Amino acid sequence: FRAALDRAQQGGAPCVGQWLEFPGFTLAKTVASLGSDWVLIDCEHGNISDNDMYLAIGAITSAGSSPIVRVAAGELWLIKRALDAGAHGIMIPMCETGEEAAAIVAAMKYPSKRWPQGIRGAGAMFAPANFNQDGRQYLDTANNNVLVIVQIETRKAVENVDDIAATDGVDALFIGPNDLASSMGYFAFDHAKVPEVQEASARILKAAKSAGKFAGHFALSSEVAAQKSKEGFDFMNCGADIVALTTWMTTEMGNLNNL
Ligand code: 3PY
Repeated sequence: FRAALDRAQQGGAPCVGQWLEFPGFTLAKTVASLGSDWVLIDCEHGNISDNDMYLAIGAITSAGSSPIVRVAAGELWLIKRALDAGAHGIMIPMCETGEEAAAIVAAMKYPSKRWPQGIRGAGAMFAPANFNQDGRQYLDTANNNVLVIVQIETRKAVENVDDIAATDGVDALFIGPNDLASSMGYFAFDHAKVPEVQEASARILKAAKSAGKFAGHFALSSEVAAQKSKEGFDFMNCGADIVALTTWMTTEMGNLNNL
């Protein structure tokens, strides 16, 4: 995932992902086999238990893609579970201040010379195998390569975005446009039409770039993903399982109803 992000940042092909709201090894493996750089397992809003997350991480890795887990909140124990399951990156929703970002980074890192503030507990039983590494190699990978992705999706977060972007250890800022619009008092799904949201989005992108961090954006179609890539974002999803399923079924039922 990190290599794909570097490629995108250097002007190569965008780093494209998919998004899972449903549980299931077979589903995760099928989606991950479609060729995306990463697949997000949504433990914030999806129907995905702790055990489902473990299975999905294994399925995605075995298909040659990178599993990213969105935890339900920036809580130490949730971050620890997803890391110990072998995630290649963690996305944390609703990060609003530099202090919160620093606490997230501390939760993500094992204590070390480079990361004295780290508070992650040793003893990841399954994560090393998910990187084809032994426990010692994994300690290094975990601290240097597992991505810390914080979501910027509230008005308060936008006000503090420079502090968040500057936080040592934060690798990427990811915009959740629906929550961003909602926190500004607009209907979430209208985000693309609201100038205030678009201005905030440009500000977040600029903050990420100025701090030398990656910038990502939520998207539910290749059209939106391509637009975000053109604007300068490094990574974006281009769909989600629930949306693909419901859109396709609704269209097919509509076709018959219109006969
Ligand atoms: C948002 O659009 O608010 C997201 O977080 C994507 O699910």
